[in-house]
Amino acid sequence: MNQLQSVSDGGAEIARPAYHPAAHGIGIVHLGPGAFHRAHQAVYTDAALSAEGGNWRIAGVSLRSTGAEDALAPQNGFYTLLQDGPEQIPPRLIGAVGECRTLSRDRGRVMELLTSPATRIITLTVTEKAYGFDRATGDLIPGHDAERDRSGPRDPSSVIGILVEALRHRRAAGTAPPTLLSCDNLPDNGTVLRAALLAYADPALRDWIARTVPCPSCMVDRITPAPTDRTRTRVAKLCGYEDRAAIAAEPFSQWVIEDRFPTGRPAWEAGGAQFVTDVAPFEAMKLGMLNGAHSCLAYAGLAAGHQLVREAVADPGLRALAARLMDDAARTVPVVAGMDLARYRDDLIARFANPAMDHALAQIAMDGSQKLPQRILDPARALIGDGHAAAAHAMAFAAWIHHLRQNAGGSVSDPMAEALMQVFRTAGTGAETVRAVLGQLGLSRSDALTVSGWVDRVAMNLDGFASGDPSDVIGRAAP
Ligand code: CS2
Repeated sequence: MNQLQSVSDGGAEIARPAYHPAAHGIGIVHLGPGAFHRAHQAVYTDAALSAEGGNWRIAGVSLRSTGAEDALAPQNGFYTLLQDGPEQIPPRLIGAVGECRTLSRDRGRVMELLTSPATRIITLTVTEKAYGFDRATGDLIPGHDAERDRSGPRDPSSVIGILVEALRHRRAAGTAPPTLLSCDNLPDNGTVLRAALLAYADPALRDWIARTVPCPSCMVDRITPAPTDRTRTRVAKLCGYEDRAAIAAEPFSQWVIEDRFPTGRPAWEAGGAQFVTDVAPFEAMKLGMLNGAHSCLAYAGLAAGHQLVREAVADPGLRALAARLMDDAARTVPVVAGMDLARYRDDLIARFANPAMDHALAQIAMDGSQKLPQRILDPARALIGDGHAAAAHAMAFAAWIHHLRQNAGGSVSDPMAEALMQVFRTAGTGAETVRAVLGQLGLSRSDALTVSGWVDRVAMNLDGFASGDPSDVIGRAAP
């Protein structure tokens, strides 16, 4: 492997691919080859290639950001994964990525990859906001890139736009459609992807997509902080080479996939993936417990002056709040044989506390408007429906609104930032503000959450954050 530039002769033991990467063709196109993909799906694919081979290497495609291509292309797709936890795990060189492209630089090659008969699966980690689909209206969001692509004559630049374009070409060429696998943190991610494609496509294509394109759902999990210079320095020191695409993640990893791959698939189970008929309980568990607690720790933790997840979870008040939120969320998770939610919660607290992970709260705090509906509001609604107070969820939601207000000066990274700031400029009392924010998130005036006393609870916490000691306020929702 001389693709990574050697800087010294030294270095630790490195786990290398047990297959000859160049002997395997591209079979998967992945949209969004960022850190999470490199710590997750690519690692499972690497294990599958080692176990069973096949033409299943991955072509990574970014839409606009050139960072992944600039880091991976000079290394022929190879990169190093560090797994940071209590046990020493050797660095692992991943060979599953065959090439990496950027749509804005190389539309021709990207469309070739998406339409090639050799491409049998297209996977996606494009973040929640990239789908541009509104479940409430069942249509694309007005003004979103996807909606503009649909109505405009130009070459599409949105995720949904290029996928539909590729499907149109495949249909015209008589090429079988690939399986499309969303790996984003959305409930029913396959259903959302499919609904967005159908909303975009013209009637003739819509019918063909509805009949022929499989969109299984899956639940993905691995805590992967954004890589920093320190990640690269550590790899240089440990491995003796310079790796611009190196990443560090926790050792834990989970992938639960609905087994619907008529076009074939790699033996991802070789990397530990679970294939099931119904992913929904796993999604509810992970989104409500892990991601819900993450967002709660992010906003309440930043309010209390912390920077990292491990610092926030070491704070007793915040840890109690996160545990309460997870216990409450667990009540809303459908029961599945073999699932132990109390143990899952304890494991999550330990994962959040991993001393080797510098996971910035600010990273999790981004795009709250896209995350909180499934992480906080859906579980809160289910709890209220069952007569519970959903107090920890009310605290998390208040902490988010507080975070937005605190950063109203412009440092909020959220596609709805502008609309939300407008709410703060015009809404009156605390409860009115909360209702107006819920309205922005698409909740109707008759939604069980909007009409319940939960709104007053959120408003009371919000007042507390604005005028009191955050730690005291946080203490109110803990048991
Ligand atoms: C996090 C997730 O940034 C976030 O919003 O909650 O990226 C989380 O780390 C992953 O879902 C873990 O699997």
